[in-house]
Amino acid sequence: MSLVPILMPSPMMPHVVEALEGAFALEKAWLAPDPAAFLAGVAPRIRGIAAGGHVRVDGPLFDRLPRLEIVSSFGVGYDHIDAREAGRRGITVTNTPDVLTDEVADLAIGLLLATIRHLPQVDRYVREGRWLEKPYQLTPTLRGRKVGILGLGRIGKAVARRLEGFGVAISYHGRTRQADVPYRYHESLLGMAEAVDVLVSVAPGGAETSGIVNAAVFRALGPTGIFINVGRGSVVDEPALIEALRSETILSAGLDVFADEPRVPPELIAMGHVVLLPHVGSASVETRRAMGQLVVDNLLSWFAGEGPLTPVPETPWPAT
Ligand code: A2R
Repeated sequence: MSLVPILMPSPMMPHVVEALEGAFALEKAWLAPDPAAFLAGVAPRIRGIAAGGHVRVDGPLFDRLPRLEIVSSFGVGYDHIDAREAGRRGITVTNTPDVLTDEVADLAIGLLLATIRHLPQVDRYVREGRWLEKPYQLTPTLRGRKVGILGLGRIGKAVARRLEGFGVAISYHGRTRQADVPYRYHESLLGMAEAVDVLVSVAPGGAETSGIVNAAVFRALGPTGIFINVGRGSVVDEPALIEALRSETILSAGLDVFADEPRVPPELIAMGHVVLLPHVGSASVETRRAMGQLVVDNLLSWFAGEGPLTPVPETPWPAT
């Protein structure tokens, strides 16, 4: 029996490649000297995609893959995939939720504390021998703060649970009020920004959230305000964030995600009062391994006729 052809447009972790090579005919497009010609050759046969990185998977690609059944994507965010269009065409999309929730929530707390208590700056201070001259300046505090979470989903809730241990007031904004959470709901993001002095964004990317954290939100957050982003860079109007930091409209920011990764605006790099991370929310050996395994397991399950393990809401299973 011939193996099912699976397209891998961009490189993925070695254990994912190995596992898929053992079970499928894996077509590694990125290794081809001419990827476009390569794709044209294999396209009529492809029945699944293993999608890593941020390669766009959308209508024009679907048009070229007449036998495509499933897109198994690495990561919980899938704004680089047109899942609605996939749904319309009967193509299933899967992501890797849950296995990274705690890891990203841990990182969000670390980033919040690093930003408020200047952890990268004080580390540099010691290394530069400046402690010998005088103690480091006093920092702002998390004590007494009100934290607003934009996107109280799986990760947002895990962040909130951790924050409960820090004794801070917690509220949230999303499109819908959730009945069974003990946190205050704000119908509008602007209203929440007015009420809090830390805004943590864990909302997904995509057209609906594009630029919703904007200049007005930063003005509402105010001069003691701290903005933490572990969701998607596209959720923020980045020039407005830069201006808010430059003009001290807000106090500081801790950012793990950016609008045009891995390019970080030089204005942010030049600022000493922001903490910048290279999108490492889920980036531990164990968690990235589990995410990769889920990419593999979704494909194995699908082609064993058992349906997807973690379909995205736009392509529910069983199909409705
Ligand atoms: O809006 P709701 O009530 O469905 O809440 C979801 C919220 N959300 C939004 N909030 C405000 N405006 C929107 N247009 C909007 N769209 C969605 O984001 C929900 O509470 C949250 C997403 O939660 P989950 O789907 O459980 O995702 P998870 O696993 O927490 O990951 C969140 C994001 C990923 O999409 C990646 O971009 C990133 O974290 O790694």
